[in-house]
Amino acid sequence: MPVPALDLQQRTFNWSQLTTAEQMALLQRPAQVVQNDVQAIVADILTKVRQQGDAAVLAYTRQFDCPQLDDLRYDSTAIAARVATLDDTSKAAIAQAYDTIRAFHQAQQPQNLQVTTVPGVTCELRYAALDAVGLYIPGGTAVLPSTALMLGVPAQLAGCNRVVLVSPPDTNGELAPALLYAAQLCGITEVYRCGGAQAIAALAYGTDSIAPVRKIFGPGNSFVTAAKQAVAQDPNGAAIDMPAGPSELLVIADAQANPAFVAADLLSQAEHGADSQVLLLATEASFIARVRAQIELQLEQLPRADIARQALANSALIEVESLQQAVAISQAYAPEHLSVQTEQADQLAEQLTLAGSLFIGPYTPEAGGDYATGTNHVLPTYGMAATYGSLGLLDFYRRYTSQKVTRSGLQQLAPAITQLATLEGLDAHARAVTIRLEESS
Ligand code: HSO
Ligand code: ZN
Repeated sequence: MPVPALDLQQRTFNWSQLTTAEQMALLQRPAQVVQNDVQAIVADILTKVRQQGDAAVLAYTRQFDCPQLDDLRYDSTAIAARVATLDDTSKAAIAQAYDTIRAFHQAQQPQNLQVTTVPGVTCELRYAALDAVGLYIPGGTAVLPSTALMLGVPAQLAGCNRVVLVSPPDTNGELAPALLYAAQLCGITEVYRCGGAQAIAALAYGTDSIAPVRKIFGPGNSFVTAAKQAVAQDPNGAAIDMPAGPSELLVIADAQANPAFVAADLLSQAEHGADSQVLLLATEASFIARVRAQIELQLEQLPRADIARQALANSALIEVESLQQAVAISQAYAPEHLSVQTEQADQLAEQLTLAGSLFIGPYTPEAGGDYATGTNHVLPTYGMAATYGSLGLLDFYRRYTSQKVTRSGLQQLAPAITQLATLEGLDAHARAVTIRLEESS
């Protein structure tokens, strides 16, 4: 498909000169219409996998990925042989990212707590690791060992009993050595060669060879997302991490910022997909002009320039009156990634609370967080950053409570409990207290 010429001038705006309707339109995400046919296809795949198990998963994998595949499982000898082909430089890079991600997530280890609410009444909050989790690593146009680390490290630190990785194989039935190495570092031994809705179905419902998991993590295309949503709504299905949408970056810059750095960051997210969205909020028109020139220049060097151009066509370079106006716009948009490229970036960042992850100062590229600063790159998109958090160690745990009451503790609480039960007209509740206290101790 020929990519239409990109005119960045046409994507440049002055916020205060726009009507409210135009301002709102600019902050709209590219429409995410889940086509009805996607949902119908996914529903059909889920049913087939539930009925036919491995045979259906294998048939779909042969149809979409590898015509010759005969075994979904990637056994440990095959993994080791494949990992052995990976060069040392790549291994060292993956190992360093593993270490930083591990350090940041290890510090998120939750603490059980116990509170005596009245004498004789103790309440506990406890955390238990999920016993079985599924990690979905997309195939497609980019190999994503980094995503395997972002999901695999917290699963390993939480101590989940079973960590299952699935990813669509290439036409030879193989997964990328870098992906397998990342899995190996995270201690993952259960690896299956399947992707798409069929892999989600296998993880949620189980097959003869793949036992079901309780929660499925990871990004994917519209089929994977639709399948995750469907199994999450099914009480017999599995929980999911968060709704994943196209990548987004918002940059706030003043005249002190480096236009080449800003352009590079915008392009780094634009190259993810034609539906990615990047926004620049800058206080100076001349700065925006320099960023535009840099984008044009850098685009020429990029192998994925066509994808980036399409994303830029959905994007905007916006002149703002003040940094305060930029803060207000950013808080309204709630970006997945937020880069602060201003003179007093730390102070400004304090006000920027609605974003998946912040990137502060000139030497903090967004790509740093994608790979190796240590933060998680699985982040809420589509404005969900206003309410959802970034993926972290806690997502691999469940939280539950426990309480223990002594006779004298119950005596303390009895008037409140029985009165509340009476207020609610629930006499059996009240009785459950009084019957105990009537009994001689
Ligand atoms: N920026 C992507 C993550 C990623 N980037 C993976 C490179 N590889 C979504 O946060
Ligand atoms: Zn990225």
